[in-house]
Amino acid sequence: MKLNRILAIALLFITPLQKIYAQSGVKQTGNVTAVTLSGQQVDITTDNAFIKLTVYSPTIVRVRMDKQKLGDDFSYAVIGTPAKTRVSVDQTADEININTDSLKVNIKKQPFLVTFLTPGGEVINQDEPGLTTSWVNESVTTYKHMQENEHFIGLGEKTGPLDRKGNAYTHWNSDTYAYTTNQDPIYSTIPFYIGVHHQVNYGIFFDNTWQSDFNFGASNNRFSSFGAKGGEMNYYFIYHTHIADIIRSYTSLTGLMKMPPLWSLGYQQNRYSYYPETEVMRIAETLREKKIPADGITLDIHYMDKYKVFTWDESRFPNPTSMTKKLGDMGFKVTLIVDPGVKVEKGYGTYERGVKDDIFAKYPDGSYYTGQVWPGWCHFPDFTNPKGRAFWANELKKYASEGISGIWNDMNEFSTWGQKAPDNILFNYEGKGAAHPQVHNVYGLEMIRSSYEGYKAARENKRPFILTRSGYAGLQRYAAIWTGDNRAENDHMLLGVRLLNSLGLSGVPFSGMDVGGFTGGASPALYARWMQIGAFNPYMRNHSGINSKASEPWAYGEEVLEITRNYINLRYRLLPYLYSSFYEATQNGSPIMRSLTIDYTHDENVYNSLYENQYMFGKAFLVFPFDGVTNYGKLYFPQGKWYNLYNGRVQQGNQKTAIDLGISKLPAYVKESSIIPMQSLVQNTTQTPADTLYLHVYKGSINNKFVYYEDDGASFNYEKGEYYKRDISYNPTKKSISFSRVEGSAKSKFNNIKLILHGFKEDSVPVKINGRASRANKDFQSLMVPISRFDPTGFSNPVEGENVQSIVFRNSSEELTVTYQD
Ligand code: MIG
Repeated sequence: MKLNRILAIALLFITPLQKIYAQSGVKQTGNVTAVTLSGQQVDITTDNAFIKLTVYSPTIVRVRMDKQKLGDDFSYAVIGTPAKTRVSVDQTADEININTDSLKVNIKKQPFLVTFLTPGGEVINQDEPGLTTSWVNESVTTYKHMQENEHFIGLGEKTGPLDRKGNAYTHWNSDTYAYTTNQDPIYSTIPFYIGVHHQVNYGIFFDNTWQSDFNFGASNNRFSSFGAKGGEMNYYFIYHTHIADIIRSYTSLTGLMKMPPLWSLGYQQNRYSYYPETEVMRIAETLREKKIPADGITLDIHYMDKYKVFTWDESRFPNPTSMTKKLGDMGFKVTLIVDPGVKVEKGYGTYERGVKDDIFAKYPDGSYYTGQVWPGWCHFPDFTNPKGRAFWANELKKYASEGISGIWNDMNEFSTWGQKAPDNILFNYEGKGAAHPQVHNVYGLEMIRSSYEGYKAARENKRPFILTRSGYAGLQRYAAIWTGDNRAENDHMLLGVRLLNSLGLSGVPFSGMDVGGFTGGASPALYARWMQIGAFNPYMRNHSGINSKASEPWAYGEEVLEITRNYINLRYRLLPYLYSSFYEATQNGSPIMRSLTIDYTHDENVYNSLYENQYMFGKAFLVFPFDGVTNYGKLYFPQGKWYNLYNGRVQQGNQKTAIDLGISKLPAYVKESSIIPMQSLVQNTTQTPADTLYLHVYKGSINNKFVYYEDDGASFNYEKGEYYKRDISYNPTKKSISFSRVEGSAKSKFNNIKLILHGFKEDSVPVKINGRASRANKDFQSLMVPISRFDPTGFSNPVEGENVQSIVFRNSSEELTVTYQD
């Protein structure tokens, strides 16, 4: 007995590591055995792997690896292709060097090890020596050396802190009712993150749809890593000096959002569920009576006949078309929920057509997979089959003909009762064939693709509004996303802010959360706070669960109603600003909710858990999302100068302060040099605002440019040049605010511009337009200098102590420069 043990221990010591390794199922890339250089591509063979590096642009390099010869190149996420790029590639016996104008890649041969460096030779990112990339049976992982004081941000809809260091995450789209604030995974998969250290930052997009794992130094002190249970190692490395450019490059690969319909930026009223029609009308009428601006009403699963998708419960909604017409006349658009599961039921049209077209996912024995959801036992459309997408598009025509404007895609993780759909469900995967583990994380993406393309085709030249719960990298091309079944709790509201900020860092600008909380019931203070924060979200929807208490703005008493109305009013006044910010998102992926890490990347304070929820709403507003219980708020102001939104008082940056928090206002500041176009209040976006654009400019020391954009807000005519766009620039050195010549063939809604100057010296006059004194200038309609009080929020409180000047002039399409003395 004793001898045996001694022998066993002795054996362990003398068993060479190589022998353990050989039997472990682990394979490392090993030494390079062959190299082929061809243009922007390098093919490498190692002891255990086939590797291909491709330069996509001066700042993007893709790395593919597999144990066997690399298979067909296919991705649901990536639509970008390699651009012709100036590259020099050379090799010696020991290494390969790839140089672009902006990035160097060094590959050591003995053994294979990749390092990315700046043109100046600083290490940006390096494989962890000794570990690099390895397989354990079919799962593959790349290990990256953990840099000193490295921060990790992004990774899409992931709970937990802003800085992901020390944590690990899994991607497996999951229906997570009432998830906790650090639960993982939740609904969607975006395997893209950004690393920050030593004044450099980079992005890594691991495009692999299998269940994947990211480790940012959890349970180890050596590395960060990313890997998946199957498929290739396949990642894109992106390097830029600014995070905004990393996001731009990432969206050059995975695509940009399209202009959203203007109405979808208005306030949306939701509940699980509003029915029957009289109840829907009561809600719509109450919003109008109480003067709460709103553009949308959303119908949840009870509109359907026994939860069968593409049907109506006719006793609850006898005439959907006349209802959407009535609501439309009141300025409301209707969004309907759809679930992917199609009930197995003879005689049910959608089911019968699905069987006829043979588009449901199958088991290997040829029978349809059957899983249970709301309607009962269901089959699931195979959205990875072009025929499946066509089927779905065809079904959607019905809703289009009934006047529905938005399609809300729920349960598309996909979710089934039991939450354990088997591995052996087969999917078409664009004719290539794939089983559930490979398809799961893109099922939702392909559903929203079907919804987007189908709804676009079904309605002539109208922008679809598609909302989704699940998705994969690239979802921004088709849909806005909301963060599912949160809880009406303080922590959840703040988590929601981080989720949206993280989505913004991950290429998804259009996002929202259930404002007010889905499960449970908010306190009046929490509700008020949440509505204030919601007004500064890209998509603003109030929603609450079945059996929870009513959660409309009037359900929490007069004071909360007034607070809520104030902030929704402010959002509507800000629509020109918000819409232009969305335009930018369509051009370069720039998020609407901007984590402070985007513009203040190397400021350690922004990663501090005390300040991690602070964000910019567009590029002008610094928002402090405090919860509904804290009375005393800690604020961090990054470098620069900031103006209190409510009273114009100046706050110097690089400072921490603390303030008393009243519930009536959410702390918000305006960044110096900001340019903020606003409009008069409307009750919904079908109303035309007054014909003066209010253009607020805040004095500062930095040059700023705002891209002002308008179009009809509804059609795709902007793609044919029917838009109105100009740059508005503020140059403090030249003491000028200038408007470039208008581009595009559309007319502005606004005939006049009222320029409102904040923080400028009292009597910043005389003001000149195109070099001519104001009064002598025929372009002036009127001149009003100074007005001493102008409150940008439109709240009843007067603006204290701010110097405000204002002038009004005609909005001509010509180039125009306003100069002032100060
Ligand atoms: O199993 O349609 O996240 O917003 O109200 C629950 C009912 C299904 C989950 C969604 C939620 C929606 C609810 N749905």
